[in-house]
Amino acid sequence: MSVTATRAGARRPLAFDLQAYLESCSERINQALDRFLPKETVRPATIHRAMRYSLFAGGKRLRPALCLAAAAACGGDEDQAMPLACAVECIHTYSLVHDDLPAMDNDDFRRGKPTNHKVFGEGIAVLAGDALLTQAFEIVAQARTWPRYPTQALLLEIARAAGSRQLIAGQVADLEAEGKKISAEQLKYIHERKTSALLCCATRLGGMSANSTPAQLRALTGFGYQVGLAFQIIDDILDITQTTEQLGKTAGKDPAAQKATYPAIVGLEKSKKIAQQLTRRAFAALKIFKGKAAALEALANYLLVRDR
Ligand code: GRG
Repeated sequence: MSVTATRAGARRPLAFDLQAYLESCSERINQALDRFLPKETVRPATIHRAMRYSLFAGGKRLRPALCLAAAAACGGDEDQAMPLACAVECIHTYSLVHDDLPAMDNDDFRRGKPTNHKVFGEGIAVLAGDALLTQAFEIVAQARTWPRYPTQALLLEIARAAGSRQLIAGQVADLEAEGKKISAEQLKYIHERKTSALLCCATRLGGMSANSTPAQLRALTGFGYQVGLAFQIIDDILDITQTTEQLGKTAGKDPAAQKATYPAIVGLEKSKKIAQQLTRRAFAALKIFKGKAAALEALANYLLVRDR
């Protein structure tokens, strides 16, 4: 990762040390997750070991970092955003554990390590995913709130993003599209749900933790949506341009499974251009924060230029 992020499509470099920001976010997020999760010794130890195995396997922590950065853009307090950031990471990790199962993508390798079912068996991996999903709601239910954003609003936000109209809808459409020729519009439907919904939820929850105004929340929604779409296009590009070692997960899976991706439908160069355009739109959404969204800008740029 480059230390100084460069604004997408512009010449002016951002004076923001993203590497230091992400390292320090990851450390605090890991400490908080460790506090929220049952210890490995809590009975039944197997499930808690399995949950922790995937949660602490070395993910990039991009969603929780986006949540914390969104809270900061709204002048919020990190302690108030942290439970919500951790809840989003629990949901994300659950989705990866289930996505890797033989009944889904059947993957052996994730976050640079053997997948959960390879270590704990399929039954425990299903349950570890279920338990991480449930854990997320337990964490959100304990988060501090504002009159504008009571517990009910926070729970609704995360339930909708993870539910059968968003995250799961994306996964269903993705499964059903395998081996079929689909249009760029159908692919966008998949990306919006499978990937963008949770990134958008992360930025919105960050704003809610900071008692954001309706206009700020709208800006974070637009930003999260655009970076979410750009993120998945880059993920598709990396699948065909990087190695398994670089990615920490099996490379080249999309063409092997005849998956519909942007590079497959519109080509590599046009895919890069679309991701750049989405990132520019994401930057535009941040205008309302008048320079207080440096971390969000740097993260959006990193999602575009990342190599893993
Ligand atoms: C309910 C059985 C059942 C399964 C649900 C919803 C779901 C399975 C899977 C979600 C689909 C999915 C894996 C979407 C891809 C999103 C994506 C590109 C994830 C990788 O994110 P990174 O690169 O990963 O941030 P790290 O490991 O760094 O956190």
